[in-house]
Amino acid sequence: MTDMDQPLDLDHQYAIDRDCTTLSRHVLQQLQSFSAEAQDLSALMNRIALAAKLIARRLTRAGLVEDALGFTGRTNVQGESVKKMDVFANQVFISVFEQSGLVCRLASEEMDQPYYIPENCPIGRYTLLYDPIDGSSNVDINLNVGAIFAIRRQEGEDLDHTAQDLLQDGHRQIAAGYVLYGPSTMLVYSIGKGVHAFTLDPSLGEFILSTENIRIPEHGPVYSVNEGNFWQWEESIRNYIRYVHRHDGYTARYGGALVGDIHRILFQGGVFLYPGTVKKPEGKLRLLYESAPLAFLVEQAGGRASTGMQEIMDVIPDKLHARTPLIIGSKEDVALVESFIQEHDRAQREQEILTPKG
Ligand code: AHM
Ligand code: MG
Repeated sequence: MTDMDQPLDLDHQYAIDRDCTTLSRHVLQQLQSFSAEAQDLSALMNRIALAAKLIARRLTRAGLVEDALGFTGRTNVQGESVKKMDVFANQVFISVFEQSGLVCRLASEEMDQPYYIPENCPIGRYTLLYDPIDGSSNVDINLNVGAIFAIRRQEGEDLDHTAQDLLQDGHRQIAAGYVLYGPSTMLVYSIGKGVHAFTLDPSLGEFILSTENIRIPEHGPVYSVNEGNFWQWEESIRNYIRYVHRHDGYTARYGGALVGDIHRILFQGGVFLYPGTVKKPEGKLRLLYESAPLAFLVEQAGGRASTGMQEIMDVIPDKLHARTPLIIGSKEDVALVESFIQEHDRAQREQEILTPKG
């Protein structure tokens, strides 16, 4: 009997099986098919993973290389100052999809209009929507940031490049996820069959499955919100915050990068909120690149996402860069925030009926 005939011990076998569950293989396993669409989705996820690796590599060495940190001096379509890392990461996503035959259009938080890759369009029937760097204020101080993405099927030819078909609800997403650049780089995704987390093994250069079928707890202790906005909010949100201050069992966590905060809540439960303010009722977060992809993901894990009055997945944007208030996380905690908002809304409407006009 040679060494080759000896069965491996269980520990070795486990390590090999684990290291073989790469992202592209996992997508095919999930779909239980080698159909053209399954191959496309697997290839799409693989390209997103490549973008994540390229961005992670730059972030890891950002303090050492020239022109990685700081602002470009420009503002984006949202009127926000653009960071050099935003530009780099945005371009990386474009580059990995060029000549891929997969994606005809990319729409990003950082670009006024979608970016078209004409050579892909005859066969690339998908659109990638993404926020290349989520939480960019964290970049210069070496704290965690992320990326958020969603994939939609292109509907129609879009010959005039108006991308009207993207102005539809979140149910049109066929996949969504995020990348978390933290102590390790993680990619969490869903193609509508549960939520799965992968960790980048730098020695292999591969994302390896680390947690399958994540289920968000029905309730968790964390509430995650920028309380610096307290006096800009409606009274309903202030009342919710007063409630959690006065009751045992709540704790605040806010990292300045949505992806990091959501990641904690996905595993441990709780709620993240970025409500509107009196002056800006639509809030800060973008529906197509942030709120809808994360809503898809969190719902797949058994949680919920709401504007306070409507499910995020049902919201139809009126423009590409539309914003919505976002309340997302464990079912019970989202419902608690909603109850304050809806109660306030009802009281206001009653007041309007009782107050005679004129
Ligand atoms: P960004 O994609 O431009 O970085 O904006 C999104 C980020 C979220 O990650 C984070 O939760 C929020 O903006 C932080 O904003 P604020 O500083 O107002 O709390
Ligand atoms: Mg951003």
